[in-house]
Amino acid sequence: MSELVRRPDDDSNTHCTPQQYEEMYRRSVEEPDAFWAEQAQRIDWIKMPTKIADWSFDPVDIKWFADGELNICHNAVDRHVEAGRGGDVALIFEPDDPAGDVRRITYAELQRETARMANALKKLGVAKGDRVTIYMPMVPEGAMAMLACARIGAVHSVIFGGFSPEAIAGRIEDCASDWVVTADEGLRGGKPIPLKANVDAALDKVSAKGVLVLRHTGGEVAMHEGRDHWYHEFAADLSEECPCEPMKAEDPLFILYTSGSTGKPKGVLHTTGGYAVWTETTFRYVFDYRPGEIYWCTADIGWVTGHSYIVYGPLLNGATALMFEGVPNWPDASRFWQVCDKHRVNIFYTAPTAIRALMREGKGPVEKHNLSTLRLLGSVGEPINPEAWRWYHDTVGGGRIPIVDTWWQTETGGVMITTLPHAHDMKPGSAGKPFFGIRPQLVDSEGEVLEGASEGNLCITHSWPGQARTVYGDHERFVQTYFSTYRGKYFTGDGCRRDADGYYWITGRVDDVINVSGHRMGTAEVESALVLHGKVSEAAVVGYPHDIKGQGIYCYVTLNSGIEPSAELEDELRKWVRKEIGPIATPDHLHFTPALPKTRSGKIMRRILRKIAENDYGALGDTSTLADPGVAEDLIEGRRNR
Ligand code: 6R9
Repeated sequence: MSELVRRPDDDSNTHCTPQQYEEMYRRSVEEPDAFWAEQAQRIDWIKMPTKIADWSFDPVDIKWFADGELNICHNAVDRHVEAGRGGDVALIFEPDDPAGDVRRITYAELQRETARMANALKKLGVAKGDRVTIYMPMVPEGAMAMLACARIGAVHSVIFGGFSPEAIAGRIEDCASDWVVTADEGLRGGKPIPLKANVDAALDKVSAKGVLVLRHTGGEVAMHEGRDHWYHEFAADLSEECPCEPMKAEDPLFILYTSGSTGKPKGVLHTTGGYAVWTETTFRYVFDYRPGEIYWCTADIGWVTGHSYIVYGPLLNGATALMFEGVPNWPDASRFWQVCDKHRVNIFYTAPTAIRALMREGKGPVEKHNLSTLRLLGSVGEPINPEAWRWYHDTVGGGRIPIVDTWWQTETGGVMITTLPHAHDMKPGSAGKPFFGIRPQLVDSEGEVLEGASEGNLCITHSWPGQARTVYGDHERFVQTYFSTYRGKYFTGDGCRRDADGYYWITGRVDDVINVSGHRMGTAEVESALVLHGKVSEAAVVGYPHDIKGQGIYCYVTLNSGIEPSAELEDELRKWVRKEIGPIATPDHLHFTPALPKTRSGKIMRRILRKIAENDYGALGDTSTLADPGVAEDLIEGRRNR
């Protein structure tokens, strides 16, 4: 039996009571056009849309608000200034160093700085529709760069600062991006991250016409004559006014690369109108945001959570969002709580992996700080185990405030399944109920629809405004990846259980994607990186349960003949993967083996590899199809000795 945690008693301020949820959800699925036309009223349209939903999942063609025109930067910034709220704080910047300078950027300042940056992009030669790569630390200029692109109709492609030069080069090439916005260095936990040097290394492989460099740490960097420009010099004389380009609702807004079960990362494409309505609406209801509140999402702008719930969702709502450059455990394990206390944070949104890591440190670091302003907690990125949920609720939330466990994906643009803080009771470990307009469906492996309490693969049967429209440059891959497993349905790649109360419990990925500290990693990507190494013959990568990270990366590696396994080689391969992909892909285990378990037709039996990595030898299942059953025994022996 799962536990039920009661929602806070009546709150007259809430955007959504239980009755309102029922009524709005019903309307959102029965009359989607009327419902979404109404939600879209909170956006300033240059041309009000008359068409609302216009989509098909077979063939795949998704449009929302298609004849509308708007500019999302105007909506996120300018209109708040025009409404007399220019003095309200849009972004609070808390630097890596607790003793460093806090910045408070008002909406008026954000408008001026974003316009200036937009003019800088124009001066570089960026035009509407061009792709701009953003590789920035967690500083306000990162958000400004995104908004500046949106302002002039350029398409941003943000790359997380933890990715390697190789990964940057691949992404720049994939979307043919001629421009890069970066900084000299980032700072995390007191350590510099060589952002500009990484861009330089990437641009040894692919070309770019121009690079804007923000001076952030003052660290030394090389500047390439004619290509690289210091932002403060290049933009010094530029105007703080720049008109917002009118965009069609279906014009591209951004590309964000994400890992899948096969091949290289996909450039998921989001468009303007639907994404604006979706992030505005989900932020408003999920976080139940009230004017004047301080909202903090600890994600990085390099991930979708940063796009939707640091930049677009909060700013579209005129909220005050905190941007934190640092890490949870530096200078010590109380950093998050110290920041909550210092800035009187009301809404705090983080990932289970951070909660688990901080939970290990006990109550002490939390109790050192006054967290009485907190009103709502959120979780995102992976399933939260009930134990971590409890700790978050009781120790961080003092047992008095709700948690929203928000299930969603890069491809969904915003939150899909969650409880709403004043509309639903919570069940620790369950994401909860579908958001407005979302129609989840569970299907078995044959595609049979499962009704009532059941467990299966999670699909969504009807489009929603924030849905990704395609994979950049490869619509066929979009169709194949998401709509071909179950024809006519969007397949999420997640397994899920629905209980008798209609609550959804995400059980994790059912494909070859693993979730490491809330970051998606394709096992195929790590395998490709390993086999690029001259000494590696073959590699098979699987996830295994990890106390802090959720899942760890377990690599089985066979070496070329004549090469002997060694601790040095292990170290070398670890560094190699970090170089090829980035630190987030660092293998936890490298298991050298003379052979991989294969079927007679040569297919690697991943099921067996997963079980062995999980230390679950009793349940290997049928090994009779193995070409050489001895391989599995050797692997078990090897695992036991680790
Ligand atoms: C927003 C984001 C998506 C995958 C998704 C699922 C997992 C995210 C979750 C969750 C259980 C939650 N996931 N939130 N699983 N409960 N609240 O994380 O996007 O990086 O694309 O990852 O993350 O497996 O399919 P993304």
